Amino acid sequence: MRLPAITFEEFLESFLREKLADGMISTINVAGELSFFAKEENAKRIEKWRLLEISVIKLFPIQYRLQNITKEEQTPPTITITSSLINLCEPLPIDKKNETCPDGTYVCQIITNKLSKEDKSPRVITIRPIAGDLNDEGIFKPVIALEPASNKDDTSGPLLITLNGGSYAEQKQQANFTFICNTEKDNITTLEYNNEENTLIIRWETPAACGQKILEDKGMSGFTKFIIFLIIIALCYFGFGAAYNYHVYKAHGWDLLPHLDFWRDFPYLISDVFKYLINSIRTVPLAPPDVIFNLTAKYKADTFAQKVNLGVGAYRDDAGKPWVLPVVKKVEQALVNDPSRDHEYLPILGLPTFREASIRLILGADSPAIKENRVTAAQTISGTGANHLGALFLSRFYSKEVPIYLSNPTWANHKPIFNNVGLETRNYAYFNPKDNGLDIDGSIVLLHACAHNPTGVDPTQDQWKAIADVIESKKLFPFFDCAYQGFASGDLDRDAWAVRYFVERGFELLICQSYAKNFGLYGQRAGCLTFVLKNSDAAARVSSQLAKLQRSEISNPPAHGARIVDRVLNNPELYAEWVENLREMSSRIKNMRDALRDCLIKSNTPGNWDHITNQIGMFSFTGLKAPQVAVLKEKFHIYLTDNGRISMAGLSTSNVEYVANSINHVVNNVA
Ligand code: PLA
Repeated sequence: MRLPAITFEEFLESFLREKLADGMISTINVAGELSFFAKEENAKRIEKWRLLEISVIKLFPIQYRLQNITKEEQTPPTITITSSLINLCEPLPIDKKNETCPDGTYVCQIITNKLSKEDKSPRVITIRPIAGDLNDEGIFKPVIALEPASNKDDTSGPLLITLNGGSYAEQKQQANFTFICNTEKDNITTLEYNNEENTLIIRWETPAACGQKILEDKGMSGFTKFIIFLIIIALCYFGFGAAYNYHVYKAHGWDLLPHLDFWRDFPYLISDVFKYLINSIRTVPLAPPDVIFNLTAKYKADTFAQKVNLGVGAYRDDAGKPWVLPVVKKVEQALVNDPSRDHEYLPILGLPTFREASIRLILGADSPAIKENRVTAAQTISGTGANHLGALFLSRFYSKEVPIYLSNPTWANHKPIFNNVGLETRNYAYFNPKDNGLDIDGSIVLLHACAHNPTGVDPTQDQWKAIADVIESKKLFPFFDCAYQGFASGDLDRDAWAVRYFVERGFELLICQSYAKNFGLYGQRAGCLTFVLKNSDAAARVSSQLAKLQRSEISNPPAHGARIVDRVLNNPELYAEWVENLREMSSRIKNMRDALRDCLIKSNTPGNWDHITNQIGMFSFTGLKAPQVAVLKEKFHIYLTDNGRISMAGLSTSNVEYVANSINHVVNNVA
């Protein structure tokens, strides 16, 4: 008989139930924090128990990880390779082509040998299904224990987990895990198979096992608490009363003691305190204006005839005018004339067909993740809303403690978005991920899917592969921001390559999509937040939580822009027309890159300007310094961000020469 496989969460749960019976209680929260509490008998008061915290172990980071540790030994005349595969959360993948452990194994050892280093076809000699739901009784029965803490205040004793498995050579197999607190690193330090006891011994040092002391009840009696309360009240009375008498009556010495007048004035005193508090709330400090939107405001207020706005990344046609995509115009017309259209609320997670089409657009229609039903999405307030909802979700269900790493430089709004939900932001060196030498294990990392803002420099496919390796080895959570699909290369699929590559490698990740740029729907706020997860069950759970968050944040998303995108993405003819419109925009931008570079070279502007044409997407990171930018703004009425980023869409055949000459001027004259 085979019982169904039980997951890591399930075995934790069964453990918790067992311990409850033993007089221990534990809790596990959504972040995978397992807390142990023991009831301690108080000899004097028989019925009175108090909770004593033993340990809090953050198991979340050690779940869902497939560990594969391979050891090669010279055993003349052959070489023996021992491969130990461990996944605490779910059965190991079955490789049908090769000999592997049976289905339902969680910890498996495969021993092979080969004749020489060059031997490409090693022979399997032993397969040990060490732990899993496959022993004779069919029970994958974990036993969890906490090693008694050596001293009372130390709450970080190792966590011992024993897992039973199948049989090898008619002997029951077993894995003994010891999780030991190590705040510095996360790795398996010992991995030995004990032949006598048929046990695989694993010592795993991890920050996840570092106990945290939360509850320390000193056992103060109710009477003592009451006396302390009275003393505090008395101190407050005499303290406030004396302060009041001093301020109001300029009293000194014994006159400072509160007297009857104090009580007469007490209601006024309270009302004064309230007034003071309300006033201090009202005095909100003045915030600085937004760097990008303020440029547009200044540009609009400028009356100079040749003014140029290279600030916000919004497409303009060659006449410098905002461009409504012809396909968008057509669909809008159809929507207006559609008698069935109403202005009812959309569902909380948005228009279902829009979400499905968005998923297909970014992952590719034949993505295995879609087929396996492990993708879920929420319609959002454009790309910013997707970033926000993704950040909010991770701060609740991933961890509030881990930082998110942003490329240096990045879009000016990324940091505030993540800080707003309480996530700490840190930087990673964008151009040189290899020597950034940061200790970022377990963090979230934000990646620009294509057309990096502000640099316009994207990793090559080989560089993406190296980035994926780092992300895998450091166990980071990839957070893709995709605001420019179709703008980087002019090809929607090519611009989605990085995301699709990560999905293919099996990462769990999220993607923020914006239709502001590629549909020109800036003010319509059409966007989508997509999660790719490890299975359909996780997708359903994430979806339910997204709906809950969305409901309290915006209730439901706006309909008009999403309807336009929905119609275009779901209609082959309109889609083809959109691709054409997109191509028109991206090729005009490309032409402007060539034109700007040519003009700069023609006017002998010092420096190399190849990066203008090498960079892709909406922006160019010119390399101009803040003082040069200031002169461009003040003297030449050309608006761009202080970091030297220019929106290529702000250039046109009629202003490119003016912009190039102005750049030439500042490069030659401003340090
Ligand atoms: N992500 C990145 C990388 C972006 O550059 C932008 C827009 C967004 C998300 C959000 O766009 P959305 O909310 O409008 O969909 N960046 C602009 C505008 C174009 C801005 O700052 O809001 C920019 O000029 O950088």
